[in-house]
Amino acid sequence: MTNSVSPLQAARAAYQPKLPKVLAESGPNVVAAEGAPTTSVADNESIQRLFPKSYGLPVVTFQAGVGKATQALSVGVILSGGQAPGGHNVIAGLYDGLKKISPNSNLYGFLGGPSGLTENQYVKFDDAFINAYRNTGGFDIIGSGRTKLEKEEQFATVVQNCKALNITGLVVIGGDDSNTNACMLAEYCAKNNTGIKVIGCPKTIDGDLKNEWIEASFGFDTASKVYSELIGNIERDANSAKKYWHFIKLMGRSASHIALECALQTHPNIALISEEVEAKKMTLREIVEEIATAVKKRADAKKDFGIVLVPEGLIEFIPEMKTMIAELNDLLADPYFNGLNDDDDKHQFLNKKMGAGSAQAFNTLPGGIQRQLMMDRDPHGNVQVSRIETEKLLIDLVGDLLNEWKAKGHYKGKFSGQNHFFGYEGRCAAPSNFDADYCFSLGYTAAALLGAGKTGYLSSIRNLTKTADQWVAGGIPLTMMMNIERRHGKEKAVIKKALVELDGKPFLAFAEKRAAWATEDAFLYPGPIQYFGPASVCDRPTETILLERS
Ligand code: FBP
Repeated sequence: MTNSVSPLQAARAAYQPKLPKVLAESGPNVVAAEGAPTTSVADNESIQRLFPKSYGLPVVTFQAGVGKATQALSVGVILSGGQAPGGHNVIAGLYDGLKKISPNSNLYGFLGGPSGLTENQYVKFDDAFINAYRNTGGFDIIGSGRTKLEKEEQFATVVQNCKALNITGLVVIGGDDSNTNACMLAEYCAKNNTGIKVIGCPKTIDGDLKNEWIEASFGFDTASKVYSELIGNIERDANSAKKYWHFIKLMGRSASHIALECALQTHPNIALISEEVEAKKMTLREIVEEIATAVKKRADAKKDFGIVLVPEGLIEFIPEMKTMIAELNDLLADPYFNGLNDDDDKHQFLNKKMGAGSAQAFNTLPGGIQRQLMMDRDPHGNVQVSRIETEKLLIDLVGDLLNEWKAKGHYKGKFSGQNHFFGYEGRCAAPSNFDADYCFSLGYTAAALLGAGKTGYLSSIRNLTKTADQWVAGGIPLTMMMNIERRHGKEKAVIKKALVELDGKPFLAFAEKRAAWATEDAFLYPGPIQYFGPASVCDRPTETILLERS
């Protein structure tokens, strides 16, 4: 294999990620101080019934001193779900932590996500292997996947495959769905006395795996900075050419954290926040009117250009669409629907089975969007919102409404829309210093948790707005974050997603400024991520975490 790397990659390979002081000074064999027993965020009784072995575990905080990790450990790791910058550093941190516990420790990487565990596809890491991936973006070290591990037979196969390699610890690097599965696996392993411990690491660019204890999911920092750089570039182009309205859809399957963070970094004219749309019960028509009104106001001031940020998950938060999609999700799981090949037959079936309101909402959408909504769900039952072209839908509807207004003499401007979708551009970017340090620390902490004999925990690094030496490492029980939600037409125990809070500081900071941003040209151009240079530029975390935690 030729090993060609770019000059930046070569320089970046030498970067030594920073660790919390307790781990940097004492290594991973530290004292695991335990707090009081915990409860789940909601539905306590149901969660306790489903997870009798893992429910109520205490929060763990690592403190200086000597812990009980004395023996070499054999551990398996998977990357699960969508790519997020920093995944390679989680594995590097885990590897270094395990080798520090004992040079005879082994780390196995299961290939292609959770399916690697059931299909027994793995590699064994060594120094050269790991060194080639330090501080790089991507998940290509072992690949990722979205296979859902939730059945007892799957768990039994996982245990069998792990036992064959003497693996006693598994680390699942994933988002809310993958860590829900990690919790189920931990429970299964404990219930069946397998001796296998399971630890999760909070990954997702979407930023929605967070709570009081998990301050951020990794990848959010880098991805939102990449998108913000691109948005800033487009703002500058718009402000130069003065002839286009750019509608930019931003990843984030459900929560609008990325759209909000990018808005705070770039000051666009309009940023839609799905959670607000839902809270205000806005219809699609009202959203379109709101955008068109802003376009008209700017046109009145001779500004026929602007920037609109659209969160990827918007459509599911518009109440009429949300109800329709929920009904659609159940109907798409119907074997009869799945037996139909013809689009017209599918349509007829849906129209017959959907409630009147949902059928009406569905039929107001253009055929292309209807087809996108009928596409397969992901293995976790989610609509694949990255494939729904909401940004184009909005351009069309805003254009139509402005034409109506023009005909009535209410609007005299020129509206020309350009659509963009930023998602895949940021998911494998070279991790920012923040993500490089955070991820390495998460992996190292996962090794420390396994060394301390813990299972059913999410690796946690807190105090993230401070310098890395002041970060606090530990573990948060996975059951603590769980509640019951409806998925695939059934009630399920899942980790609760963190949506944008409308009374939270990031949203309030945005809400205070947005009226001015709509009319003025207050664009901010953040520029590309910097890896070398002053800490004030290179190590600055996101605006979201600064506002939430400072
Ligand atoms: P995770 O929740 O698995 O981290 O993935 C997030 C995400 O990037 C979403 O923002 C996006 O909607 C989705 O993955 C895209 O999925 P895919 O990679 O399957 O196209």
